[in-house]
Amino acid sequence: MWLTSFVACGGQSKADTSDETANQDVVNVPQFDADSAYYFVKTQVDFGPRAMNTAAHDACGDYLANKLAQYGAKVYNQRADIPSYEGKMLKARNIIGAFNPEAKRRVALFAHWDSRPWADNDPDASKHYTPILGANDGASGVGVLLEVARQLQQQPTAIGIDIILLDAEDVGNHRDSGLSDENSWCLGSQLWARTPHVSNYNARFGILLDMVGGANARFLYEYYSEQYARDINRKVWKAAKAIGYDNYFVEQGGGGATDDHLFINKIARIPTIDIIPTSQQYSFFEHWHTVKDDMDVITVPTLKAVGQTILQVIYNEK
Ligand code: AHN
Ligand code: ZN
Repeated sequence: MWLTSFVACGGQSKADTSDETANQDVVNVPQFDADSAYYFVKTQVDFGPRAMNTAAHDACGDYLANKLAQYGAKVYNQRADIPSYEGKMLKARNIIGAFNPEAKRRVALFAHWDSRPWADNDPDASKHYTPILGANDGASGVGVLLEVARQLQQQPTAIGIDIILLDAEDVGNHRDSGLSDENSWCLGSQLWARTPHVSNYNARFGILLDMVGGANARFLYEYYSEQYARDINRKVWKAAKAIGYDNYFVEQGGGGATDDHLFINKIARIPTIDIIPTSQQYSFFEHWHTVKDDMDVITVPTLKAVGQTILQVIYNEK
C-alpha cells in the first residue's frame, strides 16, 4: 500500500516535473500595443522639429527622460557640448533608461531622438535649410522603444534592458557642403560608445531602430550589421518569422547605413544591428530628409511588426 502510493506519487511528480520544464521554455511574450507606440511618435512630433540647440529639442528630451522614469527605469542623462562639422557647439543629451540595472546579462536597444536640421534631400531646393519633423527618421524608433519601456514595467524580462536614446545623430554633412565625412554623423553614439553611462558597461548585443514606422517598409540585413553582428541579424529575423512578420523582415542582404550602430560596433565593440528600411527607389524611404517626413508617413502595422519582434527577442533572452 505504501509502495503503491509511493509509485503513484513518484509517477505524478515526474509528470509535474516535465510539465514545469516545458512551461519554463514557453515564455509569455506580451502584446506590443502599436497604437500606444503611434501616440509616442506623435507626441514627439508635436514638439516640432527636434533640431539641436532648440527649445523643442530640449522640451522633448525632458519628456523622454520623464517617460522612462515613469515606466520604472533608472534614468541617466549624458550631456556634452560636441562640435558639429561646421564648428557649432551642439548641446547633446543621450538619455538612457536602465531596466533591472543590477543584472549582468543585458541587451541594449537604441534609437536617435534628434531630428535633422535641414531637409537637404527635399525635391524643392528652397526647403534645403528647413528643419524636418522626423516622424519616421527619429521619432518612430523612439516611439517603439517607449512602448517597450511601458511593457517592461508591466512584465519584466529575465535579463536587464537598456533603452538608449541617442542625440545628435542627424547632424552629418549637408548635401550641399561638398563633404562626406562619416564621422560628422552620429555624434551622440560616438560619445556614448567612448564613455558609456556606467563604467565597464557591456551588453550581449544591441539593436538600433531607425525609420521603423513607414508604410511598406522592408527590412533587409543591413550591410555593416552583417559585418559586425551577423548572428544577431539571424536571431532577430528568425524571431520575426516565428511570429509571422517575415513579410517585413526579409532574409536578404541590403545596403549599408552610416548609422549609430557602426560606432557602437567599432568603438564600444558591442555587436549591434540596425533595423532600417531598404528601398530600390529611395534612400531608406520616400520622404527621407524632406519636409514630408511627418505623421502621414507613419503607419501602425509597421510599428507593430517591429515592436512585437523586439519583444519576442528580449523576452526570450535568458
Ligand atoms: C546615411 O547613410 C548618410 N545616413 C544613415 C544614417 C541616418 C541618417 N539615419 C537617419 N538619418
Ligand atoms: Zn536622418
